[in-house]
Amino acid sequence: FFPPCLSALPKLHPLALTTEMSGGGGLGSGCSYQKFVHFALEQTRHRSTLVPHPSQEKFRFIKANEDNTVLNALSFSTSKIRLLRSLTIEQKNSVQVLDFAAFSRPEYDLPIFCANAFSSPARSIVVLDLNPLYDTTEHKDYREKYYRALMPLVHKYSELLPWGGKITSESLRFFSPIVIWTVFEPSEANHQALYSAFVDYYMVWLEFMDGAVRESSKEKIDRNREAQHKYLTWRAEKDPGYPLLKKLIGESGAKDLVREFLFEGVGSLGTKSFLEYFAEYAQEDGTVNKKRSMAGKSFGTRPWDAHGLFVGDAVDG
Ligand code: BLA
Repeated sequence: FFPPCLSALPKLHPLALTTEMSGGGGLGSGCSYQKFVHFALEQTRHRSTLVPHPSQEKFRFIKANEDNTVLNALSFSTSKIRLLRSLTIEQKNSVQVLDFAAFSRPEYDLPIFCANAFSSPARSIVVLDLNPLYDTTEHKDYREKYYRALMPLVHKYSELLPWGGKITSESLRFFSPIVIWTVFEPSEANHQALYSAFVDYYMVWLEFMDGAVRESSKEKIDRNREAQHKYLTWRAEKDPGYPLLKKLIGESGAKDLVREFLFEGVGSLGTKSFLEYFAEYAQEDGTVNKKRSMAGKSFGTRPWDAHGLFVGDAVDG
């Protein structure tokens, strides 16, 4: 027996159907991002020992300055994972946010697990991906290693969670050929489809983690570290969630959360600055341009073919 919102969906991941639905508000009754986090932590615990990350101490009990808003921050490490962290924001019958990510230690070239969802009563904005450490168009070996076998996942979810419309070329370069970038009306069925996709993508990531072999070449480890640092530097500067965080916990609280929790490592994994990585954002006075997109190009449809080859045609705007 499946609840009605589940029986309508084909071929969802079996693990997505076993977990009881709990929580509430904003996403259709009986749905919450909390269960995404529980699932991922439980599955990770089956395979490795989770050790609390030092950042947990400071952020575990972080409070919003609005009574109706609950923040939940958790972070861990394992022998292969440098940082596994999760932030959820729940406002009664209003905004719900999930920001879940896993960063491997630099001895591994694992993709970065990235699940971001912002849901208001009007719509949910979602990015679910195994963000590549190396650009998959330039680095064919990386594409082959991690994404080639996963392309059926794109097909599986292309109807339930279709391309979310124009996405900037700046964001796209951090995405993989299997990215789920979608915008939908919050409903129980859509939420359940997203949960199933989250389960599928996280299980795949855990498989990669299990199979990952420690790199011993210092050069390659340094390269992995810098690639992760570049990613952290981008997200710590340009995260679309920043204005909401600032509203909820104030400017200095939001800055700390971004640099010491969500994208921890931005201050320690490397020394290059945002402008050294992304020079196109430099303004004459030496400050960083606040815009998210400098190129002003975007992709209105999925720019990869069924084999994961880039076939995109950027349009203006
Ligand atoms: C919007 N969030 C977006 C958009 C994307 C993302 C692509 C659409 C707007 C755009 O094209 O920029 C997410 N972008 C990402 C991710 C990457 C990226 C994950 O480049 C990774 C490389 N979103 C969150 C969190 C909050 C949040 C934690 O993940 C709030 C705390 C909010 N996201 C949020 C809001 C919008 C948004 C409010 C709509 C407003 C806007 O576009 O500025």
